[in-house]
Order: sequence, then C-alpha cells, then structure tokens
Amino acid sequence: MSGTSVVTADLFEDQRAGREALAPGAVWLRGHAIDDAPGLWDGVQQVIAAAPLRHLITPGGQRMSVAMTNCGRLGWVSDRRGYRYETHDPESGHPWPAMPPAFAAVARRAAEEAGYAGFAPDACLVNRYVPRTRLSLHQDRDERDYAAPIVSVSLGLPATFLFGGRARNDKTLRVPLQHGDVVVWGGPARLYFHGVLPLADGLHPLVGAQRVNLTFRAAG
Ligand code: MD6
Ligand code: FE
Repeated sequence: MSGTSVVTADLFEDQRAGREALAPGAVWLRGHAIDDAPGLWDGVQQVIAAAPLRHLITPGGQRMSVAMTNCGRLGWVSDRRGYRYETHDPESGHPWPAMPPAFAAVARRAAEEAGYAGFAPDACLVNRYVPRTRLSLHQDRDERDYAAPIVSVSLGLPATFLFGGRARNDKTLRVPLQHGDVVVWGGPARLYFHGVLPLADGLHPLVGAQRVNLTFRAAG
C-alpha cells in the first residue's frame, strides 16, 4: 500500500497545539481524551461484559480480524446480508448496552472542539485490535445522515491510521494514533477512505496488549 508519512510540514497546521488538520473537515486532536481514558476504559469493560466482542462476517463471507461490539441505541453489524445498524445485539437478542454518559460527553466535547457543535451520537462502535490485526481501507457510509461527523477515540497500543481521499486508490496519509488521541471527521471528508495498518506488538500500561478504538456516530 502506498503512503506518505505525516510530518508536520505536510499538514495544514492550526495555531492550537496538539491539533492537526488531516483534510478539510477532518481534525486530529492529539491527547484530547488522555484524562478521560481511565473512565472510558472502565466503560469499555462494562460494555463488553454485556455485549461481548465478536468477529463479524463481511457480506463477502470473510471473518473480520478486528473484534467489535457496540453501545448506544444503535449498533453497527455485518453479516452475509450486508452492513447496517441494528437496535438489538444479534448474538443475544437484547438491546445494545446503553452508552456510558462519560462516552457521549467526551465525543460531544471533541466534536465541538473540531467545529461540530451539538453532536449527539446514538451509536458507539467498539473495535478491538490485537497485534497483527488490521482494518482495510473503507468508507463509513451506513449512517442515515452524513451531516454529522464521526468522532474516533484511540485507547491502548499505538496504530498507524491510513487516511486517504474520495477514491479508494487516492494517496494515503499515515497518522500515528496514540492512546488518548481523537480524530473528528466530517464535512467534506465525511466519506473519505481510511483504514488501520497491522498492529505492532506491545504492552500498554492501562489497556494491555491491544488497541481499542471507539467511533461515535449519529447513525439513525
Ligand atoms: C480505527 N477507525 O481507528 C478505525 N472510521 O480503529 C475508523 O474506521 C474510523 O477512526 C471513521 C471515522 C474515524 C475512524
Ligand atoms: Fe471507519
């Protein structure tokens, strides 16, 4: 996969420290959720106790290497019938666990910081990566309304996030996401292709030998 390293000079940089524009509408907020991370991590434990992580099957029949679950009114699911949001966990038949209040507060604050005031997510997709897990280039386009941004919070091991463009084979930036980083993504970049390179080995003091990514969406 071709790519360009994210070095400061490549980016349109804002005045504020820790804030880098990836494209019009997409902002990387370095360390924005670092103080919230322990509380978010507690919430992740509660969510996965109620709705265990699982490897979904793509419509093409492949088992995803990322393990996923959800909280909030809607949850993202994939199976042979396609990708969609559902109110109930298909594994248990129960509604997805409620979104912990701290989750929505962090997502709302990050969105506002990025220029998207009033973000009210109804879905939080929890993605768990262990070493060698990757997420191939994709667009997030199963939400009903693309006016709202997506807010992505990284916990645990670092990962290289690939940030492309409108077309699948557009050049990609490589964004080194760390524990506590947030990416807010909307407007003209809302449908840009993106993915995650295979996770490297490591041990994070809070999260262990894994990376957990939370993506908040206004899905329905
Ligand atoms: C991840 N994130 O970082 C995967 N999608 O683990 C995504 O696929 C993603 O970070 C839409 C917007 C932001 C993201
Ligand atoms: Fe995505």
